[in-house]
Amino acid sequence: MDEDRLIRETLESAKLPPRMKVFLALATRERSVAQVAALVGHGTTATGRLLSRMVGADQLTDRWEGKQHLYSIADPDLRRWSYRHLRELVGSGGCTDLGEMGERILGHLLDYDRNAAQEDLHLLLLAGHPPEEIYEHTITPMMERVGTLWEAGQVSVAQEHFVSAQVETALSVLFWLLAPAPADDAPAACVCAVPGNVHNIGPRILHHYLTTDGWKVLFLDGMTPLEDLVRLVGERRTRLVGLSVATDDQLPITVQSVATLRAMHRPPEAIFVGGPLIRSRPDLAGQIEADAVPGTAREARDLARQYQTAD
Ligand code: B12
Repeated sequence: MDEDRLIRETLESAKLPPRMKVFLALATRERSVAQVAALVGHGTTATGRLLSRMVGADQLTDRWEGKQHLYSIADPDLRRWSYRHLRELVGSGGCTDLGEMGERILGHLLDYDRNAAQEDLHLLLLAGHPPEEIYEHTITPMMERVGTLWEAGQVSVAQEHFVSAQVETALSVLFWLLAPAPADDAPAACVCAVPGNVHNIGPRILHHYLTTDGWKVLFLDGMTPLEDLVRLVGERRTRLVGLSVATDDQLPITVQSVATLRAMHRPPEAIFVGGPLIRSRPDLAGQIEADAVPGTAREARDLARQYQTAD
């Protein structure tokens, strides 16, 4: 089953007005008239007219790429809504094995084929798998596999960087499409790779989990100097700080970061430390004076609940 077939079959069996079908057909990507027509099951001429009217009504935007006239949903909120609605309609119809799909996605990425990878990822999401399952059973094993292949000299540095960059992009799009907006009075958390750590995939996953669990999360990358992180934590009255550490040589800066946060005038309620180093060398955790050193983002999310409300 491919993405287009799944969408076409879903729209075929859904009793929806044509305009609504167009929104759902454009939920995952921009498309040409012919592509939309094929998905919604109407003729190209009628679909073309409808698309032009929707552009006129500011519901869609259009652009030319060579000879192709491409359409997309104008309003980001409407695009999010369409994506969520499409997922609900597909239900479990497109059920797919998460691990196998990870291998397939990795294969595409190692061939530098972003489109094919993107299609497969949408397929998983449209099949109704929650992001959590995809992160744990598709993305994490896939990244571990890249690491193993790289260590064995079977993938190049360029391939590893390409895979990582695409996965990071996918995670930020998934966050944008699926994470709820935090409540105004949501408790603040900050998730950050320790200074010098470029491994951002795990922290992005934690960012998504905590946001879905009701936190207002400030996500920073590992290029943030420690003093700026500390200033932000103070200004935003951050209750929880999650620091991610990947390599042995990042251990001293991790210890220093925790100590500096603890020495603040109003320190955060809790400091968690996690990441690849903690997963592979849990014995090092004792050197870091964190409140918790969870091995997974899911564990961190569950432990964080006790700090969500003021005593
Ligand atoms: C992808 C990758 C990279 C990418 C990162 C790109 C990016 N945008 O993120 C690139 C290619 C840039 C890279 C660079 C390097 N890497 Co690298 N990398 C990896 C790899 C293959 C996968 C990491 C990953 O994304 N995993 C998937 C995520 C989901 O898992 P995770 O990060 O562990 O996160 C989970 C949990 O740990 C937890 N978590 C994560 N963060 C946090 C934070 C908190 C607070 C909590 C509670 C939980 C939590 O939640 C996640 C989900 O449950 C690992 C191999 C591996 N097995 O981990 C090596 C690995 C981490 N890298 C390693 C090394 C050595 C390096 C380099 C030094 C290589 C080099 N010689 O240049 C550089 C270091 C750069 C730097 N300054 O940090 C080593 C570290 C070994 C060590 N103990 O020192 C590893 C383990 C590979 C290996 N076996 O040697 N790397």
